[in-house]
Amino acid sequence: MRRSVWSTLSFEHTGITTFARRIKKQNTSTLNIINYLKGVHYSYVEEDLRNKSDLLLRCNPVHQSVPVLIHDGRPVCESQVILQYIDEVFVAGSSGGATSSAFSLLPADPHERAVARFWAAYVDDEIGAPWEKAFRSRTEEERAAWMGKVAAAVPGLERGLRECTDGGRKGCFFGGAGGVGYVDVVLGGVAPYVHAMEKVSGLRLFDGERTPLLAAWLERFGELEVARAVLPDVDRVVGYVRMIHAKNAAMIPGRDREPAWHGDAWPASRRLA
Ligand SMILES: N[C@@H](CCC(=O)N[C@@H](CS)C(=O)NCC(=O)O)C(=O)O
Repeated sequence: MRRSVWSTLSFEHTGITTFARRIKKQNTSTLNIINYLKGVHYSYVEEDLRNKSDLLLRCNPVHQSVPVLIHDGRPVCESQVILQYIDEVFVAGSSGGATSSAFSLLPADPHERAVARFWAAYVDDEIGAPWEKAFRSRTEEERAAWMGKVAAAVPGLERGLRECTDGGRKGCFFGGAGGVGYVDVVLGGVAPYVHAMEKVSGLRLFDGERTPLLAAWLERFGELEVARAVLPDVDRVVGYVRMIHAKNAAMIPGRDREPAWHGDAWPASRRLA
């Protein structure tokens, strides 16, 4: 990367948020997926969501959420918007002037780009959103109901992967032709959680029989250098998820704040460094 000063804001201690994971992290064990793939260097600032900084409130006054990317002094908000921004700026010859990468995660063909954006939105809306509700749930029943919605959306994603890869003939990633693409990066942040859920509750979301392409995707994605470099160890995610579940179960409505998850700290010894 040339001349640009980057900083991403994320919240304190977590290191495993799926949103932030798509764009962070430098100088730590959790190098982010897209920046890793594109070789972009940046500085990273953590944010305590229980005590939001003026910088975060100034940069993202609408949602007041992380991640935020600051590039050349200008903020870019929302993880998928940030991914697209990075993809556009850090392509050789682009007007951004950066030349760290000669490839784009999004296809050149406008219709294929639209298809990729559709499935990336599907991951966030149909899988990520109910999964977040599950994290925030106080009871097993509530959590199971939300996870049921996540599971119900998985066959739709299998269909998307089938279409994007021509039934697996083009490779195993949404990027097609064996290459990692935009949807893979978006879904990649979820991968450790898919493994973790199996350990926590026995729920196998990407199942070899019901969703064979996604099961193959999960395996092949986990074998990638970028996944090994960026994604957290599954056992750590399992520990974190169990801790959040226990804290939420112990909450008393009306007395306690929002259920745990956002802004909730990893125990210091488990913090991803
Ligand atoms: N749609 C947003 C969602 C980001 C999001 O939910 N961020 C959480 C942390 S993972 C957050 O900052 N929440 C604000 C809060 O908890 O007050 C994105 O993709 O960037």
